[in-house]
Amino acid sequence: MNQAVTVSVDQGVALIRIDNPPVNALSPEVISGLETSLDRASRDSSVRAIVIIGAGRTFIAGADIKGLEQLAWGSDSGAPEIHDLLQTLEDTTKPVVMAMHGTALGGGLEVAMAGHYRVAVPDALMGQPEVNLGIIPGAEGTQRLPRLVGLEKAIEMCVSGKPIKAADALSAGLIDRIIEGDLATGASAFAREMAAQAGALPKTRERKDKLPPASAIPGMLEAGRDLARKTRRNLEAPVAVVDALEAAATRPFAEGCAREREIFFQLAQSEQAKALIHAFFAERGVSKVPGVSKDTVAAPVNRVAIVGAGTMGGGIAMACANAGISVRLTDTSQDAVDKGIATIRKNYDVSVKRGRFTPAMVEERMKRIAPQVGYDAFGDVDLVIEAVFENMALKKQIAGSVASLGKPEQVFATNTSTLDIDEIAVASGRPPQVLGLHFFSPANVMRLVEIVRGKATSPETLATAMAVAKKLGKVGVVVGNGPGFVGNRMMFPYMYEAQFLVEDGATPQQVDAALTGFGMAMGMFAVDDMAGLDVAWRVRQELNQFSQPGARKPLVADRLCEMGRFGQKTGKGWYLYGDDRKPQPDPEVLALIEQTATANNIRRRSFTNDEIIERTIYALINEGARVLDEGHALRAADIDVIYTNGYGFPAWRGGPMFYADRVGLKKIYDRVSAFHQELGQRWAPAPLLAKLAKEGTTFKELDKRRAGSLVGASS
Ligand code: 3H9
Repeated sequence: MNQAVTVSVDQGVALIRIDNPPVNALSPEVISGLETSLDRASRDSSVRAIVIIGAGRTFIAGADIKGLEQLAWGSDSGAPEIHDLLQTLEDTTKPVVMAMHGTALGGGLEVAMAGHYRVAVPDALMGQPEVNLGIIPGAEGTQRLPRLVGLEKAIEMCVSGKPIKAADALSAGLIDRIIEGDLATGASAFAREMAAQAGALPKTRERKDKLPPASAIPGMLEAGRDLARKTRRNLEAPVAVVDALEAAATRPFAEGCAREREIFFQLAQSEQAKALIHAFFAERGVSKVPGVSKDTVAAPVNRVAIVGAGTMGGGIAMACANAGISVRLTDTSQDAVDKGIATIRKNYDVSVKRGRFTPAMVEERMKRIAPQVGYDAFGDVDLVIEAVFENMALKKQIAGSVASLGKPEQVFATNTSTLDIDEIAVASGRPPQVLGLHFFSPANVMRLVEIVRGKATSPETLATAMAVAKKLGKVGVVVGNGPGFVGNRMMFPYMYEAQFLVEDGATPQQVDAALTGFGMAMGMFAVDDMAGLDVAWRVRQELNQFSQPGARKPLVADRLCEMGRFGQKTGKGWYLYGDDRKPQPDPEVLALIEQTATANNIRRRSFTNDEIIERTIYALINEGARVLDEGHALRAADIDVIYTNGYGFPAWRGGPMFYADRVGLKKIYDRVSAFHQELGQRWAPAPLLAKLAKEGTTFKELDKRRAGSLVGASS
């Protein structure tokens, strides 16, 4: 017993309560507190049964990931050791009931499975998400889970890392009862019931009844490894976890545990574990923003108006409706609004076909979206999101028109991807309530939102936007106001370098294959075709991107646009598209590239995949260093969150800035400098990159050093 774990006894039941905010992670204090409490309850003759429960919002959310981070970087003291606790739990001679609410994840579920019985409230979630951190369960989870739910279900849970709900857990055999009403009361009553039963207490480690017959095992394992390779591309842990599960099905418990430990420790210090743990904390770190503290009041957002019923507006409307927010969707004509609603309906129908929503869920969501022409009833809404096409004059006019309609605290957000927020804020006449909410397409699917802070944006407006992003289930990253903000600004040099490579002798498919081989979700040319070549074309003109004397201008992209090849939507862009929307190389494009190169005296040569990665990814990193230096991103880790959540950068590489750290900033700087010599001014090394390389440090260290200046930020 200690501060993190307390015991109270009532009517023969010892209630052991874990209280280690925020999520009852298994810290050394929790582990030792559980051991002492169990010992006390075992020795207390008035105790007939034991219930273990979590205080606050959750049961145990897992091992302390801070400890795992230390382990990943080489410190043995970070390795959580709970084998003795699990054995004590299972060998306790009084029934031990695990009472779960919130989440029982990772080490939390592993503790739960060592109890004799498990009960949960209806909305509790249970799972083994370790693979998402690049590791496998390391506290006998791979050995107990298949003994409770069977090998197939255990494979599905451990490979996907997705938690299951209480109803599913009950039918799978993971829990014994769902408790409606007060959990402590219900679990205690259940514990008394179990204490009154005769017979031996069930020990998970001794069970064999759910394990499959030997003949069925190879097929299940093969299907599991297949699932891991197909659905968790490039990840090591989901394949490795099947090896540990194989041991559960084929070896005695103790040997299986030893195999699990062996794999756990192999992965715990892998590059992927380092990167994925970095990604975990980076995502949680974005909520720490200077000027916004725990005391900053975010206005509740229950009603939103969206101006513009096109692709972006419709996607945002769906994201809001999915989160239970009512939406007024407006456009300039009935026809435009009708088209928007029809598209939303079509997209929801696809979700029904894929089994994501039931028809009833879709109707509920459609009812939340009220179509209209004009700004009627805009006074009622908490937030207006303008989502018309990228035209400054139009955006300013809308900001001005709606400004006077709402209550004083109503927030006006523009969904621009490149334009100046401050100019729009001034046009509104109420700059403190204005900011940018840069959603990514499709807005109902993509997790990233850049929250663009203008010069005059108030802390309350910012806090409101951050809360809205969370409510929509998105990661909102606060960024500064500058052309392209963070994500798109970095993407331009990356995209244009890919295009120069093609003009210099590579093919779009070779560049894309190198990028997907590196782990990017899609190649740059496939992305450009999906987004529409006209988008960047317009930005090139609007931002006058190649105005510096001597700047190399991409040539082929403009030609493709002049030919009306705007990408997927016109059936051709860099690639050709059939009904299946799969990109096919187009000889016409390859010929155009060659002709353009010849006409412009570009000497073509072949490129290795490594050169392609250096030219593209290092361009991204170099620009990232500038963005950071100029303060448009608060932390290097924020850039990583933006790129892993919005641009398909592999999370298992941590994000571009973390990847740069791992390659070594000196090496990156040297290559960038060499490209500068060879390819000209666009490759001038970012001063921050040069500085850090010279100091022999990393972006991660820089973030740590700067963390002090974010004091006062919320968590
Ligand atoms: C494991 O268990 C290995 C085992 O096999 C044992 C091996 C021997 N540790 O996400 P939130 C912090 S691996 C430390 O914003 P939510 C988080 O950093 C682990 N800290 O809240 C944040 O801190 P701050 C398996 C943790 O309500 C705060 O809690 N478990 C941990 O949106 C709030 O977090 C997992 O992978 C942790 N385990 O979501 C579960 N968890 O406020 C990971 C959270 O300072 N956690 N924090 O920024 C989650 O998925 C979500 O946090 C959870 C809550 C769903 C629990």
